[in-house]
Amino acid sequence: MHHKLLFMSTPIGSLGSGLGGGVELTLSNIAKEMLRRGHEVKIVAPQRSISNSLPIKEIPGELQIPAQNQTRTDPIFIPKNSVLANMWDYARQVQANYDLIINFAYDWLPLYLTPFFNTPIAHLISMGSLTDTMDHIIEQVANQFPGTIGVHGKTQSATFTFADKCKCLVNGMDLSVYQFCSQPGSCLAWVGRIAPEKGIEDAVAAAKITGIPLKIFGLIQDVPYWEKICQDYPDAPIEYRGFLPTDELQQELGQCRGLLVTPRWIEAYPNVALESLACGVPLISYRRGGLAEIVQEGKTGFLVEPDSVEGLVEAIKHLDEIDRQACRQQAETLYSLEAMGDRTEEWFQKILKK
Ligand code: HBI
Repeated sequence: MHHKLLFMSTPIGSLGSGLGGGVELTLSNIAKEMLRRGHEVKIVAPQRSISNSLPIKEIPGELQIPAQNQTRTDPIFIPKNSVLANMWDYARQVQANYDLIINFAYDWLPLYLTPFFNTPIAHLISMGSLTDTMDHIIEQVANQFPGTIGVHGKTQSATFTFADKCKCLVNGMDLSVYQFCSQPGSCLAWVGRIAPEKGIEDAVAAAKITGIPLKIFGLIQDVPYWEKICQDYPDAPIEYRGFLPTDELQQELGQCRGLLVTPRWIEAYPNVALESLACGVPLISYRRGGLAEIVQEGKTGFLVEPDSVEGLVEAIKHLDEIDRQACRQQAETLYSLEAMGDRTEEWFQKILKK
């Protein structure tokens, strides 16, 4: 049974800008896999999105502010000429051409609009509980349209009072893009948007203490934050490698002995962790959010007391105990496009059956 699917991207950045973080990769991966399975897919995203052969409808308008920068009680901010509002006005106009709309935005408007649409809408909620308005509107849709709220992991859904109403999709990616590397160099790695919620200063501190060089990959989203870290740790053995396209990232990441993951907040299911495992690179991560479900303690990495730099330093000493093949194996078993495609397609079918 083939379906016509309309994918609504995140309004905080155009696809390929890196501003959308992991959800950009998640959307592209699911779109690629649904196309491979014979479904029709159209992606709606802010203008200047990079399509790399995916069918994209670009929408103009002002970007939405990132939800993680808001307080729990902030009201919803909708800018004049909001790209989010323009995207959903487009969806309203074309909805009759589609069997299912899949919303990838962590925003109030798409959830509020759900009952106004004739075409069913599946919401892939990409983060844990952040604001009261989002919690409230997600719960409302979860109650009114059972089974339409998808999340990535258990620790993420556990941040909501309605965890039992969330469908766990885990995550996945195109493993063929990631080469397994069995013989790494001497460096450690850190990958992600360079912003306060990502806690990169702890990884830099661990590099300074251990003297092991740290390669840093990702978009410098918060420049003052990054500059302060460089001032605070002038002699830390770090090298900023930039925001690399996936192919170059995996090439360099694979050469690393381990990936340090230092989230300050509940990361739902960080793609970087899956990418690292796919390259055979063990994870050293705070026991927080999706990482707590991803890391197989002592087998594919180590979980560390949150915010403990000493814990990172201690775990780094044990990196050589990890069999890098086991990391790749975990990715192939759980995070292949095939495995994610099965989970996602089953979610879509269930919604369409109703
Ligand atoms: N903030 N308002 C808003 N909308 C999003 O879709 C959004 C966000 N912050 C982060 C984000 N999406 C993604 O980077 C994560 O969900 C992965």
